[in-house]
Amino acid sequence: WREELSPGAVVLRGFALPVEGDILLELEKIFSVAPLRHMVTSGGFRMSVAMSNCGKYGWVSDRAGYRYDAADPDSGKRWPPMPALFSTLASEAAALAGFSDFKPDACLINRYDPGARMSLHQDRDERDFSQPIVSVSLGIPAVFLFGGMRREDKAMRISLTHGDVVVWGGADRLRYHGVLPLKMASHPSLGEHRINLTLRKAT
Ligand code: MD3
Ligand code: FE
Repeated sequence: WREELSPGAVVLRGFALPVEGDILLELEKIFSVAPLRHMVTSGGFRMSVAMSNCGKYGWVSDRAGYRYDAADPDSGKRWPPMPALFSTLASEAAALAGFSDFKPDACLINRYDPGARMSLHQDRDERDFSQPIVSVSLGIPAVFLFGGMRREDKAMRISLTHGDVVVWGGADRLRYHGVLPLKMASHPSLGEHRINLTLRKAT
């Protein structure tokens, strides 16, 4: 169940399954305070993925650009706190991939409906690239694109399904990556949705 795509990119198949019900309960509480919303890019395009955050910082995008912000721009209030379950799961996964003492302070929550996608990008808004990013996939499957250090580099295609946890760090931390448009599908607990949590150390 442990697949090494590269020394810094480790897939832990089904690692979140034992706590999926608890994660979904926490997400419902988070969405009641900080609802999922489609952010816009600085160019004015509406993102097909709906997003929210929990933790000390949240990733936000608007006409002014993207950044980490301690406040939800829609409510003006702080993001809901990061559930202990999320930080524990992330630091256990990171440790299994060789990153000890990972303490995330930000969790971006992405919700995909069929057809939603994420184009190739790098995650470089965090301060310390020596800290990994841990991702948790729930719901309907997605094809994840794991590219190289340049946008033009050929990308590997990896299927990520319900309960899969991936740790991205070290030399792979700045690789281009994305998600192909989701195919129509239904999951017993999430319906026609995919939810991806990315746990990060923003500052
Ligand atoms: C590889 N999300 O939110 S998670 C993102 O499935 C993002 O929602 C995707 O890319 C999703 O920024 C992919 C997997 C992931 C996250 C960060 C990475 C892969 C990564 C950073 C470096 C390399
Ligand atoms: Fe990303």
